[in-house]
Amino acid sequence: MSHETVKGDAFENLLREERQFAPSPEFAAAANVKEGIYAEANADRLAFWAEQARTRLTWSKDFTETLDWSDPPFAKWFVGGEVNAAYNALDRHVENGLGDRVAIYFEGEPGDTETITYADLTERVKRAANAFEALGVAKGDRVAVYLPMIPEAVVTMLACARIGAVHSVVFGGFSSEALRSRIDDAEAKLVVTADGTFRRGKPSPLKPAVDEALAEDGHTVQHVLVVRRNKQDVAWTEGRDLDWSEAMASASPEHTAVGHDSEHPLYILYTSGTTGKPKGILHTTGGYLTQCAFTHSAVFDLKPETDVYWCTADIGWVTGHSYVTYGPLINGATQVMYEGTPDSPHQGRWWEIVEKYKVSILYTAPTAIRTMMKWGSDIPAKYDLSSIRILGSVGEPINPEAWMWYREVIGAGKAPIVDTWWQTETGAIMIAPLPGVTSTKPGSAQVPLPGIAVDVVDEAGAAVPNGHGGFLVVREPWPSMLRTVWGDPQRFKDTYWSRFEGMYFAGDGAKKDDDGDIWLLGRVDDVMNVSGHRLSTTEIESALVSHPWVAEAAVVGAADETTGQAVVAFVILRGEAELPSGEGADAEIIQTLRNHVGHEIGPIAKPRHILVVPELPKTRSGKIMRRLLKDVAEGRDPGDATTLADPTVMQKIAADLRK
Ligand code: 6R9
Repeated sequence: MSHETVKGDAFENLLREERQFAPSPEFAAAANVKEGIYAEANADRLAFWAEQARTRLTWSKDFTETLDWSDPPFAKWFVGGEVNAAYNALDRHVENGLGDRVAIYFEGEPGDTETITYADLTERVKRAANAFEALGVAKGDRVAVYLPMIPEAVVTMLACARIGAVHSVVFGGFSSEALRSRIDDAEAKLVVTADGTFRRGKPSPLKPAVDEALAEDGHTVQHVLVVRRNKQDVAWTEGRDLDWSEAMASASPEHTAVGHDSEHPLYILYTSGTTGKPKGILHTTGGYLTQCAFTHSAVFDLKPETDVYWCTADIGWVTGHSYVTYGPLINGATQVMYEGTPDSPHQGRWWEIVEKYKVSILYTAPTAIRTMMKWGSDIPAKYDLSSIRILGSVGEPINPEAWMWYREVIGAGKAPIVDTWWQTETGAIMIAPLPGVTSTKPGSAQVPLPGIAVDVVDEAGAAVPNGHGGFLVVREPWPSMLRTVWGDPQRFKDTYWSRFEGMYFAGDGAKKDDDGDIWLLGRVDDVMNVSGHRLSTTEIESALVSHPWVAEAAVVGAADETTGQAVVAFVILRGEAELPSGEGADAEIIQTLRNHVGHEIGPIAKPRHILVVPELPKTRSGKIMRRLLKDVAEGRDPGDATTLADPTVMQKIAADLRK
């Protein structure tokens, strides 16, 4: 584990950031949560969460115990309670007379639109629930979801939740290989996909990847349900493949939701860890929904009657689960869902959408903000963004420049920015300012939410004093915490609960400033963060060495102005490999290897640069010194290499790169 991130000079500069922005008195007065909430939660943490669970959700059976922590780190929240996620997100709003409220304004990439009310969405989910059951999907079965950002993604997730099936959403940018390994790990019975989507004005396929994933026997999939989105011709396996519209048309629009146990599995979501194999993070029902609903209301100050909320995250990531599907719908929000990229057909597309739907709460990632900043302030300036009143950030640390730009250019210098720290594993937001309470600081996620026990500790697990850095931990179980790693409870314990006794180790470095506010400093393990997406160095290394030309590979995340980090790979080629030769051979090798990574994992994992090197720097115990490679990748002099087994390696690499 490297600690350099904890001490970096860049962060010393960061911590000199002294600007602070207090909420306006009007904003503070009208805010959903007030200062007193911290004291209330501190007085009795479990009572606080029990109250949130009971007021934010409708339980079909009340729980008898708030937390069972008798077998740590395996937590049970709201024990004995029964609750249905889909009922809470849909039916109860309709029963409360809100059926005509818009749930989703869908904006397709080609410009087609759809306005879906809570009544419409409820009916669609009921039909889908019946259709899934008709295909033999029962409570506890797993359903793989490989869909673009279209309403059917939300419908599918909620239909699964309704019948107690466990969804496993696989990001549409992942390859067929990645999809297959996730299908196999979860033993999915059904795959829900689409013919494809649209990207920059052109159809972009999805179903062929499903076909490729299922080409080899030995999988558990019985049916593939296909949404016709881009209407391109796709291969069809009779008996296995079914048309979504036909299945929905023949399904009944009536379906009664029954409560599921509070600890019933809701979904699995795979995320990159420090080893090659992605981890299936398991979330369950009652606690997860409670924290999603609470945080979505408190952190974004949601006023469901008047706000138009837009979270730009794809459904394939945890942000899309908690803050597109579950949090907003449970809270009865009206939200925008957009299928495409921010620059198609022009770089003002997002701001056009904000203007069109009068978006008042925007939740996005620093990488997007930096990209927009690069495109220029004159682009958003062309649109009326006056509806915006809250801005959210998630996925990676936001640098103060981007934060200020976001506030000034998008938020007209007055919308509070909530920088939200959390993870796939935490399920919901853990650290964030409360917009009506906290004086925000550009670049800091600042304070743990009420009822959340986050701390920064040193190597020995002792809390660091203000002004010092260390490792981010969570000291007490929280409602939306992951319950285990699917099929691998030992890995759950080893990865998160073994580094510090009795504490959850997040894998992030952090620092407390003089006020005790928390500044996130990036990962301290071998996980990279590229455009807010988690990628494992090991996973990409395994993909590279699976190519017959590659003998060895080392991957590092190099600092990048726009994407946070960029993937840089160092490879040693096999002496005996039949490599391309002649003019253009080097470029061909590199292109082939980049494509190979794209094929094995997905386009987002393709290295920005691949450097062919004669050797890799290793310690005497055989560990690759990624720190030195990072120096090279970031254009610095690697300096001291004396701990290497062969101290001349770095010179050889440098000489090779100069060639
Ligand atoms: C929600 C999500 C989790 C990792 C996390 C951290 C980084 C997320 C952040 C942030 C600084 C923030 N991260 N939010 N770093 N400030 N506001 O992104 O989940 O994809 O699992 O990534 O992302 O390094 O450990 P996930």
